[in-house]
Amino acid sequence: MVELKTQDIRGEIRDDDESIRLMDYPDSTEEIPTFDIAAYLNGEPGGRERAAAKLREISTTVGFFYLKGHGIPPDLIESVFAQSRRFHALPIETKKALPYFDVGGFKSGYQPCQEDDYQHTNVNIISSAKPNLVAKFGINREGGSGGLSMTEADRQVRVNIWPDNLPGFKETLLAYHASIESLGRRFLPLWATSLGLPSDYFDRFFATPHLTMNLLHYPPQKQIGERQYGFAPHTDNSLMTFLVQHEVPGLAVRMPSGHWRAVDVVPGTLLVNTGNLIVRWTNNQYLSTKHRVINANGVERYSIPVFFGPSSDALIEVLPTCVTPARPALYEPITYGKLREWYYSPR
Ligand SMILES: O=C(O)CCC(=O)C(=O)O
Ligand SMILES: [Fe+2]
Repeated sequence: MVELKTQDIRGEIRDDDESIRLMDYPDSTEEIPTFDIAAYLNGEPGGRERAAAKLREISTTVGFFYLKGHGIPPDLIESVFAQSRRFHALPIETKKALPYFDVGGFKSGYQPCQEDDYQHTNVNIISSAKPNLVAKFGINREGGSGGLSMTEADRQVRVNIWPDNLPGFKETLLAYHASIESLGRRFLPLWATSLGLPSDYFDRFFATPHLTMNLLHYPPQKQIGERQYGFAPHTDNSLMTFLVQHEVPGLAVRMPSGHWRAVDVVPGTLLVNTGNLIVRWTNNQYLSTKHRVINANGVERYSIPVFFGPSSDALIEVLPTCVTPARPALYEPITYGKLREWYYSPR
């Protein structure tokens, strides 16, 4: 009899000195693959099948890839970074006047540097990390991410707050957010095909998807060690995450060997990783890869992740193609909202 897990997919937490050293000093030369999605997006014959096979291969090995041919204009990406720099250059009092708030489990607004409390929740994969050396401004999907069960009143709740006196800020962020929503939706048939499911299988779960976008700003970190990170080692609580980096590296990823690899900034690509949700949906066949940030470059680092997941009312059950009599379901059905509540609850 298999004991069904209700929540955790993170596996064993290893934070002995040797594991921490591997995270802090990445020495792997294993390759982070590049995935060119243009043929699929252009509707070329066989494009979906080929792209799905590549996605499957990546998701069962590394769980991180550089996405090429994604169709998001480079100018738009440059503009969001310009807006991020503008925002983070505002006086700290102006930024602190903006709240950091929760609507239905999704967080928006401004969170100053070293004021996160993830170290005391189930999110982190090491214990006792120091508060993260990163400031963030986050937005969520206007109209909410609750799904079809939302009431009209839920839909009217304000999910985003915008700083005054930054003309073009809101429009630029929403334009990029919308372009990632379209791209994320185009991935759904790939996930389905890669798992032997009808190509529209996932659509019902994404009526009003989770799309949290964060403008991250990392000050330089003088010393490495003492469990101090820009972003402490973790996995993402999404289906997948689309990240843009800008000139300055700092991210490192746990590779199949167990060693960590410093991630290069490759202009023109998005960096994509799989999140905890796909592990659960696939009954542990696909990975959610551990990663962390240390900005030891001596200059400020800016990056922009967008976390893409289903609506919070989506019931997440192990997929029918991922169970067999020999490999029964490891996880109980649970809504995406409840699952996220668990990740962000105290450990
Ligand atoms: O800043 C980065 O490169 C990664 C950030 C990250 O891992 C996250 O926000 O979950
Ligand atoms: Fe992350």
